[in-house]
Amino acid sequence: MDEEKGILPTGEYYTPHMNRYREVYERSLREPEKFWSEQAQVLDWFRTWDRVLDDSNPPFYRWFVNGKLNVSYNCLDRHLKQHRRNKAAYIWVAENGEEKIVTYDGLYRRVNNFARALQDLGIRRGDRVVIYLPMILEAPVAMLACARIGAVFSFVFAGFGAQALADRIKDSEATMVITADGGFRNGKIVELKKTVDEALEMTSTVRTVVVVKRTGHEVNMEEGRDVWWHDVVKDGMNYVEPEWMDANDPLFILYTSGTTGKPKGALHGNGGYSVWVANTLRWAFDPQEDDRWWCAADIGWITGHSYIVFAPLILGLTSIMYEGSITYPAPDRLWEIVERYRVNILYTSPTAIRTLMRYGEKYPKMHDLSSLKTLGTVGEPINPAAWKWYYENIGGSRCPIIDTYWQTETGGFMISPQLGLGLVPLKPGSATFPMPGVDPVVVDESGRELPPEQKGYIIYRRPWPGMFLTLYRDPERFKKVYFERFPGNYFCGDYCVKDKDGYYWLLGRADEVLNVSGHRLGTIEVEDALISYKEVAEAAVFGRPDPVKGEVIVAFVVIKDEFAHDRDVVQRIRKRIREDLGPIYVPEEIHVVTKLPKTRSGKIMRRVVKAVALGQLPGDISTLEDSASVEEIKTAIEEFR
Ligand code: 6R9
Repeated sequence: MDEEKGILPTGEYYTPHMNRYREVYERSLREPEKFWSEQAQVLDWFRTWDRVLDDSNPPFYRWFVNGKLNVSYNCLDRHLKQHRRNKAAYIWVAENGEEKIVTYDGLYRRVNNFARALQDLGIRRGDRVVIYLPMILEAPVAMLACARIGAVFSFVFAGFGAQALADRIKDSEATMVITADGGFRNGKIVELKKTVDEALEMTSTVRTVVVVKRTGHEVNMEEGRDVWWHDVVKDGMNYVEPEWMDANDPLFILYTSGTTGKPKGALHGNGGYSVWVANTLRWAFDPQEDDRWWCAADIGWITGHSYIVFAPLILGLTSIMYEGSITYPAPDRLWEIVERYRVNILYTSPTAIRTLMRYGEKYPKMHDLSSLKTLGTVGEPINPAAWKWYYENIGGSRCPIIDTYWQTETGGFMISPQLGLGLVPLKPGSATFPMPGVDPVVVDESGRELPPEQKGYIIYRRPWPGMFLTLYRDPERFKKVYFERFPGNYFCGDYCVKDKDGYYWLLGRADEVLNVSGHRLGTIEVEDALISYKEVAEAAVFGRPDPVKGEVIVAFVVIKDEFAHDRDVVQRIRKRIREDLGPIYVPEEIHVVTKLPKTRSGKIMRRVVKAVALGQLPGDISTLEDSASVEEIKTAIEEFR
């Protein structure tokens, strides 16, 4: 490895120089209309657009204006005519090793049959459908069936609890929930139907619940509301005409954490989004027709939406889809699957790599990983040590690592090495360079561009096709959160440094959003849940850096006097959070204190709590009301350690 120049994997497969990338990138900015007209050919359109970009009403940019298409048609129908009818779309593997292979034709049939069922149950174009499913084939089937009839789906990660699910159902005013009796994780059943029942007690819009039989354990089925998937889906082949969707009609809502209040519903459209995800996958990973692509994320997050479902299917690829934990039954789970299915491209998170790294090289060494030719990461910055371990032990020092930086809102990759456009020398920990059409700049507080090597905020100077359309039913918040801080630019909330060679280094969130195991969570959601409990008077939540998970959640709570002597209170709080928000939200540490640092106007100073708890300087505390609270935090932490 040449540390100075970065790492250049060798072998004829790669074009190890930057010229081609530079040329394409520069052209994308020089003649965007022409460039994106060409890239949009990755899809089949029912009607061509009148204009590539309408930017007359910023920040509501509209791509491929008046273009008509159907995403499920692009993922399925057209492949049947292109010699992919018998090709595997998914090789699905369950935690217990059970396997199912579904071809493009098989997926087409399943999607049509389920689209017919949706119609029979009264779902129409524009209706919202919440999908709360584990990693089973019915998940992509449900998403594509909604896309086929023009229903807007909102997938809720199956690890979320009842309150989180209810909030999303309420905000989207969904009339249907698609779920399963349960899912499997670490050999145990995850109760999904039960959680849906609890969530529906808090909401009023849902008329129908479709339930997939996955675990087969006993669940409550409510007469007149709940139906089994296998009862409503008719056998045979029930063709459903794909709706002609406008490029800017909504495809899905995906809720994501912000800094204030309830999660934000990022709304993605049919046209620009699809053009973006398909092209970014091609550019970054250069998948070949016979490759086996494995995006080891969960479909419930944007990574799964874009790179397990839409992009690979639009490109007609074969994906591995895995239901279960990466360490169950043993820490060689991923490597065993790579060997068994001779996976060519593996895309996972730094947290997964760090977790598996802890078990040592012994586990990857048990397997033949020679089928791999490219590796990828997503979700959080990757530290050089994890990068090297992945590169050497998994990639055999032969596979480039494609570190893809992006967000729910961006739809697809924004900054990433691009194998398809000529791989640049890699630097462990840097996502390298922007995708075509992406125009980033690193700025200071006042929006001035910073010189190289200085840390600032990364913002984007122009729209790109995969950009979300708006926040669902909240265009004001959309403008305020993303476009007010640096007027005319998209502000994504991350810190960044651009080095002297022009490489971008993403340095994590510049706001109070948490990144736990590559999952984006809001401190505010945890605080809101805590103070909704009768025992809790006040709460401050923040992230503590963690060598494996990136960050873990730490909470400081003030317990009401009447519960002060209740010894089980913290245990109860933990349990409630697990049920309401989901296991990933459960704080690693909950500290009980008698007061929290506040400003004189009564605002809890989370920043101060965090700094003191992490043993850092608390910064400006001149507005602090009572300094004894700071001492109490110090003591609580010392006792804990
Ligand atoms: C795709 C996804 C987005 C936030 C983002 C940033 C962090 C994602 C990263 C990365 C450094 C990478 N992030 N990928 N940071 N390097 N390669 O994760 O979407 O859940 O919306 O999270 O994740 O902080 O702002 P999302």
